Amino acid sequence: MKRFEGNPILTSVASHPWESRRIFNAAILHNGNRVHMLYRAMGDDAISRLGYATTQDGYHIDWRSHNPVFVPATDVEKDGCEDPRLTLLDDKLYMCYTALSVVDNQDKYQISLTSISVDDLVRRRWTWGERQLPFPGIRNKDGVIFPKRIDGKVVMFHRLEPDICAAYSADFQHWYDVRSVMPTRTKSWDCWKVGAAGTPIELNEGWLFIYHGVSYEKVYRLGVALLDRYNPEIIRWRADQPILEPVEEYEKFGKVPNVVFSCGNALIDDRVIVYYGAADSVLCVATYDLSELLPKK
Ligand code: BMA
Repeated sequence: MKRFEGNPILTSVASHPWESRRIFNAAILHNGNRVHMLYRAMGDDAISRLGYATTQDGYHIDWRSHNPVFVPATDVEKDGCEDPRLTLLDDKLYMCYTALSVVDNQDKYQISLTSISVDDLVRRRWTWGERQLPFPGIRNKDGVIFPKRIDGKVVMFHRLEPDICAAYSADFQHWYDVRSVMPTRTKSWDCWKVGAAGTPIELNEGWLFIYHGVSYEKVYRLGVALLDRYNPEIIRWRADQPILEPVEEYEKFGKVPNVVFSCGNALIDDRVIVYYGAADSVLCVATYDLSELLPKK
């Protein structure tokens, strides 16, 4: 594992009111020779919006938007669109994110789902599809769609505290068979809560699944598991130790200390590039050889 020596790769911009305070967790699309990122940004009003940036080599940002490309549009997300995760499926990009509204000083959040064509994203035409609530009124987050139908069904992982759960759909409208697939582990770094990180990666061995785990001390770390290729509810292997934990200054100190949190990754050759928000303040990168993330033979 190697943290990029140029971390953080993306930081806030004081002259952009919508992203003047902090930028962090980013959805990733790697299409051929470019990595596209939609990142969570917060400005003076503390509302999360999404910004867009690209990098050709995966590490050095070569373009970023002046304006947010996705902003709250309805009452249920009036206080923020957080933690996007992108999936290419059936030739369309689907984006799950957390819709936040604060009511009587209480955070109400739920998963929201929208879509955009690859062409529109790449050409920076922000013509998003309808926003839907797959589980209206249900307090869940960390939604991510698998990049392939399984048994003809669309598969989503999401988090109903404290476990990672599955849900299925035929049409992206109705979701059913919600059940826990990955619980927390007692006496472990992932004892309090777990949630998906970026989009699962399909390998011959199964689905490579990176997730975050939270300890009782509220330290956010990343872990890895291998899920059955034909039934991702079956966990074939789950690493005992985290694959990333807060060590560097930029991970230990910031708006929310001791956090590494990922919403996206890219498999380039045999390397997995993990994009992660550090201390809920900046966006960073860590790179792994694929073999490091798989069970030892
Ligand atoms: C989660 C989300 C993430 C954040 C993490 C750590 O609940 O809000 O966006 O990175 O907490 O604060």
